[in-house]
Amino acid sequence: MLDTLIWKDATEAQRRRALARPVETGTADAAAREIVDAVRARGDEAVRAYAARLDGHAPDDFRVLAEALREARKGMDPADIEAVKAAADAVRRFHVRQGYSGYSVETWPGVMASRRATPVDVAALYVPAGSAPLVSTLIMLAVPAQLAGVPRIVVVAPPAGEGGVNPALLATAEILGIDEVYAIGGAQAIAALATGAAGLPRADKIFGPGNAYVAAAKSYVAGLPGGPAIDLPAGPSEVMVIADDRADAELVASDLLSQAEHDPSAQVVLVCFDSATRDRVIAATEAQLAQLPRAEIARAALASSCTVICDTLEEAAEVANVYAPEHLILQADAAERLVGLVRHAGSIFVGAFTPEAAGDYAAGPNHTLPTSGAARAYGGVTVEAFQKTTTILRATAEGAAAMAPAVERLAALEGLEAHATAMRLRRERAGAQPGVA
Ligand code: HSO
Ligand code: ZN
Repeated sequence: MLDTLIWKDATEAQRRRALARPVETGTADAAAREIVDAVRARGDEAVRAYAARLDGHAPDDFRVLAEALREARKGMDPADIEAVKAAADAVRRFHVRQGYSGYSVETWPGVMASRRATPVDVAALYVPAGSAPLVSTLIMLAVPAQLAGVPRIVVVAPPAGEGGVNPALLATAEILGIDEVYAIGGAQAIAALATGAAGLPRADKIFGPGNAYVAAAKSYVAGLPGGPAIDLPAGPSEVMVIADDRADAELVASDLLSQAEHDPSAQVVLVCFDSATRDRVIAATEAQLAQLPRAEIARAALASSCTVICDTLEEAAEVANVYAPEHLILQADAAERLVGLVRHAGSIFVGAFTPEAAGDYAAGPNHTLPTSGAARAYGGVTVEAFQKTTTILRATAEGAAAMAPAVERLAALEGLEAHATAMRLRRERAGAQPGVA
């Protein structure tokens, strides 16, 4: 945050460097591949060996017992149960409007073209539970999966405590009506899901954030022939805050820190319009850091973060569009104008009363969002992400005759005789002349 770039004076290379994400070392990639390849070659035994070595937990059955789920819910503070339900309800209210719709169009006289949406059979939700058990991530993934109608939703989470999973996660699964939870994390969990090993089902699509090993394993299995699909390419979480000179520095600081406390490699970028605003925000950040339990993590993240000073709103929007942040917080009088100018961001939070923290937990939109600039081409997780579409064609004799002239011409143009024949035979059966619809 101390590194400051004056946008209009900076060269292209300086801008790129200032907004660069941390470089991946590649060690996670190599380790994740080794684990996945071992599981592909040796199956259950390799899953257990890695789980024993990396998680210290390799039972005969990784599945959490139904009894443990019920107990966890019983043990949860009723106020926490209410909070989980309230958050899930808001996420449901937002996501219920999503989902592919089916439709039918008569594209030629006698040709009905339809689209039908169906859910994936098996969706796996990876829920991180390392330094913080992400109850909210389970909500954000489970609710759209359920709205999509996924028949088998399985949750995997790193083991915790007595051979189970963090009780808050188990209680949340139980509240949401999910009963298939496995106590396994890391690349070995992804490998088991990709191949259907060690009692885990083979997943059609794997969702959820995780550490560098999990992210590397997800990308690797997704690239294997017949491998599962994945939700998003994942990197460390990030936030950009655009603050004008009237922004409340204490609020801005709290937003920067709520991202920074996630991970030492989390990214935080402050965009403002003068150095006085930057200095106020830095002072407020220091004051809050002094009270923060996770100050060490936050400080590490802030060390690699920066401030960009702009002259105009258009410049600030350009910075956002170049960086394509996972989260963009607007604390400026002209926030609404900025909303219109920014094209690339995972989620935008408008005005002083809309912290990212609200969106992380209970506002409604999904918090599983594109990082590392992927917001240029991706959005966050949706109900559609748990579905796929099938198109269905139904042609009558009249329809075949209508399409035939174009189809036969194009088949000839491509030199694909069998294609031309397949269409010609239908046209002839329909009693139509060549080239005439
Ligand atoms: N900001 C995180 C999501 C999260 N925050 C979970 C708190 N819990 C990544 O977008
Ligand atoms: Zn967060």
